[in-house]
Parts: sequence; C-alpha cells; structure tokens
Amino acid sequence: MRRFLSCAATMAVLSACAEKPAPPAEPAAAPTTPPPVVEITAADFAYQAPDTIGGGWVTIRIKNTGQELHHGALYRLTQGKTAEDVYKLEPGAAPDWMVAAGGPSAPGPGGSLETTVNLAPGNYLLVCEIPSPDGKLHFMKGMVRPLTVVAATGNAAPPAAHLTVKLSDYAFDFSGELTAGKHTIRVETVPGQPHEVIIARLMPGKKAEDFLAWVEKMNGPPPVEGVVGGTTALATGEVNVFDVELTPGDYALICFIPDAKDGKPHAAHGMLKTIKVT
Ligand SMILES: [Cu+2]
Repeated sequence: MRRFLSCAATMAVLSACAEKPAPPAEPAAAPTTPPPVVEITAADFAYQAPDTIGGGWVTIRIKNTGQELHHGALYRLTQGKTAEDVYKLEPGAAPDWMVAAGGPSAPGPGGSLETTVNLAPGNYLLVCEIPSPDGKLHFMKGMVRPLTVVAATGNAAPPAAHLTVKLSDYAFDFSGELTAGKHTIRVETVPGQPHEVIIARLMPGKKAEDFLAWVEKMNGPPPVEGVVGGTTALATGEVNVFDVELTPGDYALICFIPDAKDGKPHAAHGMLKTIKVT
C-alpha cells in the first residue's frame, strides 16, 4: 500500500510538472489515389456509358466510334429538374438549373480524349452539343443520356497541374506558356458565363478564325487536324484538368459555347486565339 501511495504521489508530481501533454495525433489522412477512369463511347448518334458512377475526381475518357466529332458535356441538374425538363428546351444557352460541370472535348473519328472532372453527387445529363452538317445539334439526334453520380468511394486527388487557364467573358488566361511537350492543365471559369477551352491543331497556314467559320457551315475539309485536348462547358466554380501533348506548329484555342445574350458562339465575341508552339 505504501509503495502504491508513493508511486501515485510521484506520478502526481510528475504529472503536475510535466509540460502539457502532446495533443493526440491527428488521424492519418487516407492516402489519395489517381482519379478512377470512366469510359464512354460516342457513336453517330448515341452514347454508351454507365448509368451510375461514383463522384469526386473522375477521369472521363471518350472514344469516338462515329464519323462526326463528339464530346461528352456533363450538366448537373439542380432544382429537382430531370432529363425530361432538358428535352423540352430550345437550343441556346443552358438555363441556370443546368450547371455545366465540363467533360472531355471532341476526339476525331476513331480517336479518344480524356478530361478529369470533379462531380458532386446528383443527377447529370451527358450531352453532345456539336452540330452536324445539317445544322442539327447531336443531342437533337439522340446524343443525350442521364447519369447518376453517387458519393465517391475512394479518395481521389486531381492530377497535379503545372498550368492553369482561367476562362472569362471572353478570354483565355494561361498562367504560363504552351510550349512543345506534355502539359497538365487546370481549367477554371471566373465569375461570368460558362466557357470551354478547346485546343485544336491547325492545318498549315490556317487560323482559329478558319475553324470558327468551318464549324458554322461545315463545308469542305476542316482547317484543323483535330482537337488535341480541352473541356466542354464549365460553369463558375467548377474545375477540370486535362493533359495535352503539343508539337511545334499552330494551334487554335476556341470556345463555341453560345452566348447568353445573342446566342452566337463565344468565339464570335473574341474567345478564340491562334498560338504558335515552338
Ligand atoms: Cu466561352
């Protein structure tokens, strides 16, 4: 008993004199993983895609098995709206309750492209807004598909980007130069309208303006070799990340999103640029 008391007394003293105990260690953060890859297939004129996917950072890879260009634009449907409400819309700028969450830009026939998106759980619609030569947008021909996003199961982190492009009404603002080589680019839209960034490799002697003119009529051969990377429409506050591999030559940066005021593509408001990669 005495021994116990002595021991207890000693401990009490030690305890009183000791510095504040170290706070308990923070629970270790779960290790992050690369975003899971979700494959979608775009044909003329239908998507193959899962009905339900986990949210958070997800890489959407689109493979084009058709003859025309197709992209994978994801819209989050808020305010309780459903795909049926979207089907009633006239072409033009998307309403407020369709939040443009981005997605992969348009690979050529036989090609594929991927873009990493960050999806909050909810109801989404996968849409192709690219026109056919007859002027009809692909979603009017059936390229629209509901997608349910549930809570993320893993702890995916976005790819580490070394360049950021800020999209505004109506400009692309890159944090650095687009040089030859591989770039991982983070895309953000500053307060304003939704925008996209498309990077297309131009045929020799062609300019971004030629690409805009061609998309409006689709007469004759395209002035681009193809889209090499980019996003679909991205609303303020949404973030996408994509990789692009550039080789020396001329490229177009362009946004085709219809303007909220006049319905013209943003490119017609100056959101297009020809850049020379060396
Ligand atoms: Cu734009």
